Amino acid sequence: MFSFFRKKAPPPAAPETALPAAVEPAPVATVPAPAAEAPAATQAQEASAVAASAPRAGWLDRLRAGLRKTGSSIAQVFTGTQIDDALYEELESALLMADAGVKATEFLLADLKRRVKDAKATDPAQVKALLVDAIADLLRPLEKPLAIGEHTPTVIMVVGVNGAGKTTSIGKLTRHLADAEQKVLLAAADTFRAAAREQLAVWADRNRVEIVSQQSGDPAAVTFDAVVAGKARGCDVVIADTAGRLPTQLHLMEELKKIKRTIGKAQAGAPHEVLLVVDGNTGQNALAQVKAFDDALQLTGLVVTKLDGTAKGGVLAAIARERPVPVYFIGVGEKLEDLQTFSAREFAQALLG
Ligand SMILES: Nc1nc2c(ncn2[C@@H]2O[C@H](COP(=O)(O)OP(=O)(O)OP(=O)(O)O)[C@@H](O)[C@H]2O)c(=O)[nH]1
Ligand SMILES: [Mg+2]
Repeated sequence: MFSFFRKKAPPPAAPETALPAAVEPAPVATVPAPAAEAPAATQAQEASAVAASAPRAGWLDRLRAGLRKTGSSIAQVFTGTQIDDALYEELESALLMADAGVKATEFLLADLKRRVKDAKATDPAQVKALLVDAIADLLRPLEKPLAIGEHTPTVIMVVGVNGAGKTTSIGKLTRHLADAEQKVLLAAADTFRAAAREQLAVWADRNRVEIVSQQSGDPAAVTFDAVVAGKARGCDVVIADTAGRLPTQLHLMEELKKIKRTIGKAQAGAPHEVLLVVDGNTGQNALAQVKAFDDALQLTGLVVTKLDGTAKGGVLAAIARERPVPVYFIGVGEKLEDLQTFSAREFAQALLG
């Protein structure tokens, strides 16, 4: 489940240099849209964010179960009695096997050795706890809530390779937004397959939100129409679902750039979010996808799906080290509550079993 957290607006007379107000939880039902006449600075402060709340326990169990294989192979390293070169070598292999990649693995090992020295640790179990800290610190820059309410509508473009979980994640996110009284409009910009439009329409129906789609045609045109309609209808959020594609299909990447540019023509400054959905099972290839889509579209966030399967999880360390695009959500199943916000520490703990 998600709840909304709204940044408290400072009093109107607050000086320009005032520190940003603390984020405080607000009941879901009381999230207002920013007043149209509010000055820009106040509107920015009115931004609300989608953040996770209880119950997270069941979800964490699924994440842990999904990452169990990685967890047990890393945990294995700490079953000995000594902290020696052999331990670090085994750990290096385990991290590489977990898809952490060479750079993040080297970084984590050096960081861990420093922590072990500082803590004067003598027991491998202590080293394991220090590794959780090291991974959590490495992943922390990826923690960021998705802000809604700063723009009306907030336009979100969702991209990724085929079958990554884009449409499913949009469906889940839409439901949470709709539950939080946000007016959502979906744009069926996956115009390649009729089935894709139908799949999104099912989610729209289920969530009782509107959808803009066309029988066939140009995905940029569908998205343009959707953003214009979203503005006219006073929607809070417009989400564009795009067709899956490989970053090596250059003409299809050009098409995504065109969709992005077209959204900007429909609403200046939009899209506010360009989200890449990556399948957590794709290992190091996920990092390649992040780099390629980021180069083409300047991503603002990631959704990492299918962490309930056979995902190894370490690739998030590689992403944090090499292309730190924030992880807004992670998916641990096909049910609605299986889309959760990302917590670096929870993830680090799940990763180590
Ligand atoms: N186990 C699991 N399955 C998921 C998750 N997210 C999505 N799926 C499944 O992955 C499959 C593909 O999901 P879609 O949402 O259709 O993927 P897509 O990226 O929209 O696919 P295309 O539009 O064909 O590119 C579906 O069977 C989903 O139910 C997840 O977090 N865990
Ligand atoms: Mg899809």
